[in-house]
Amino acid sequence: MRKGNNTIVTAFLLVIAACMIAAGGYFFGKNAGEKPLLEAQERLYTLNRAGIENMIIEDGPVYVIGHRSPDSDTVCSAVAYARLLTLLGYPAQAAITEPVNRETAYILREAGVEAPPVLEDAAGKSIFLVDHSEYAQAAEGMEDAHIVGILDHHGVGTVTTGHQLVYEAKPIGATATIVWLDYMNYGLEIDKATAALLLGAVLSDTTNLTGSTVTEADRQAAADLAGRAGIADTGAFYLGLHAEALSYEGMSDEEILFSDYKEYETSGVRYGIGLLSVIDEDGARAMAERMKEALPRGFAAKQVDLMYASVGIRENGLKIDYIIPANEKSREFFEAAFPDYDEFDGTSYIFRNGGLGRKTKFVPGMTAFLNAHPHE
Ligand SMILES: [Mn+2]
Repeated sequence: MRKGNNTIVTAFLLVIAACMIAAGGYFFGKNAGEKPLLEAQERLYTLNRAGIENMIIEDGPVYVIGHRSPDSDTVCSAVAYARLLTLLGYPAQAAITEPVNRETAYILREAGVEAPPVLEDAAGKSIFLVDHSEYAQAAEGMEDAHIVGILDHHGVGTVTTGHQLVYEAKPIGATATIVWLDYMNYGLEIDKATAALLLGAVLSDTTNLTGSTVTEADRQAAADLAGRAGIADTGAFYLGLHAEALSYEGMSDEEILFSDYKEYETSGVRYGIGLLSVIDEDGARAMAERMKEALPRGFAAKQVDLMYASVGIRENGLKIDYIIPANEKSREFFEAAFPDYDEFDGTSYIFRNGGLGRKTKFVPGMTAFLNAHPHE
């Protein structure tokens, strides 16, 4: 009897002990699995942060600034990256080269963020460039600025430094996506307003994730940022900002020409191209006629050798571009560099099969042509 009781008690205790060992093993096993993961992640954050700690800042603050004729990617990336640098303890401040366009104003409004101030002269200041690395596109005085970093998704431009700098470039849809990646790589929280800014920039630069430069990183950035920004319908958000971009209401023809305008320099030839978007081909032809009138005046106002306007439409997801040269010389260079146009209607060179994207086709084509035919 006594022995039997002991057996039952012993058996019972054994079961309890086994349960405790199993539970302990479970919890211990879980901790043992997670701890190294968390440690590895923290270690990566620390290492990534260490990777930029020798950024040579002369006189603070570091102005984080994008290109001239600022677009949404340039402005929103500057604001979000200045916040990132501030969170990491660097004295940073976002700036712009010129007042923001209507689309960017819409995104800033939706995010509840003020437009950054205009930096009149970059000379002598510590500068972190976003969305460009081309002096021709940079703020006034950039040749005499102290460049501490570049964050970009374009080709390598003319900016050079003798000293070390942060230089991060990726062939993806938006600079804003690189900013999003950096927040994760440095282990930083993206607040709601910053998420809305970056989302607007990604959608704008990738034409709602349909552009030819879009990657999985851009798609995941948009999904993650939409969640953080509390924007359930990104399609509606895109339509909202795109409607602002298409609305040239109250703007002069020259303001329209220069609303998304960039300059480049290759082999001593400086050329500029303004991008415009309209709804359909009737709109494109009408806008091309207006640009034909505005371009000679615009050309006279800038220090360039060649100038173009590119009027784009998107039909059934396919891009069509109307390229309008400013003068005879611009026309000759263009026709020599891009003989594969589909049609010339007397005003515009028309590219139907996917268009002539500025970053993907126009600039590479001009660069190759100008390098192969050095200007006398
Ligand atoms: Mn961009």
